[in-house]
Amino acid sequence: MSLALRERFGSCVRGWVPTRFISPPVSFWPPSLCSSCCRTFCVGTVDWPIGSRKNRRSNLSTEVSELQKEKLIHMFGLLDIDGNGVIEYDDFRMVVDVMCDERGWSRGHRRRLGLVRANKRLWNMMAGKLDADGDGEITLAEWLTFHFNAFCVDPDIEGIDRNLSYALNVTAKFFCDMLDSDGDGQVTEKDYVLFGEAYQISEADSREAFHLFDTNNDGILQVNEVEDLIKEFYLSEDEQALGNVFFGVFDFVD
Ligand SMILES: [Ca+2]
Ligand SMILES: [Ca+2]
Ligand SMILES: [Ca+2]
Ligand SMILES: [Ca+2]
Repeated sequence: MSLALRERFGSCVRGWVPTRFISPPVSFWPPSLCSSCCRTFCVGTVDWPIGSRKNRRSNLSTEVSELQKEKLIHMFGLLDIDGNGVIEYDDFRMVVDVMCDERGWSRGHRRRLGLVRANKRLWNMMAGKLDADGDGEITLAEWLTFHFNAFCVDPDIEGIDRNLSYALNVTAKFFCDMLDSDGDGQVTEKDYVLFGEAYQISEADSREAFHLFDTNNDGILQVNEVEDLIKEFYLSEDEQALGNVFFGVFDFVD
């Protein structure tokens, strides 16, 4: 990438860059990836985990599906709430603040303090597992490398990668703590819409998704149903899986 192009597209503002500007070329790069993600690759520090790899303990070749790649990139953009191209502690803190303020919870409110603790737990997990160079920020490369390595463990032989399993449990617990406003183990449509707003997901999309998730139509999701949807988002290779749209609708590559 030329310096002029880097100056133009590498400043990590929210915006879109054509695939041809990305260097080095990445075979599956979605055409809609934002320039903040582009920067990660333009600085030339990426050990890019492309395509299939041999399973670490068997000769089976496992591959990360296009759908999983798209979901991981979508999730990275969603979690990087301030759009500076990296996930950091403050990204989660800002969402916690927005949701607590919306609910009218003061700084000392019991539920708010609980969410702050859950946020710290989540960040400690992420710093330990995903922030490979320990600089306090998770780049897209670190994010993808962690997940790609985890997905290359064959679950039929070894079960879900232990690091991923731990990360998923902590992440799902954090999101459930944020969603279940009164801690009664149930998530309402209002909870889910507020959660969506904090992550810039439209109210219409959130309501539509909630009605899909609420299969028995009682206006409530149990926390264990929510955890299953979150795990399905991360793990499922089925394009029809409901969990795929738990964090908003995005374009799949056919
Ligand atoms: Ca960020
Ligand atoms: Ca890092
Ligand atoms: Ca509740
Ligand atoms: Ca229900």
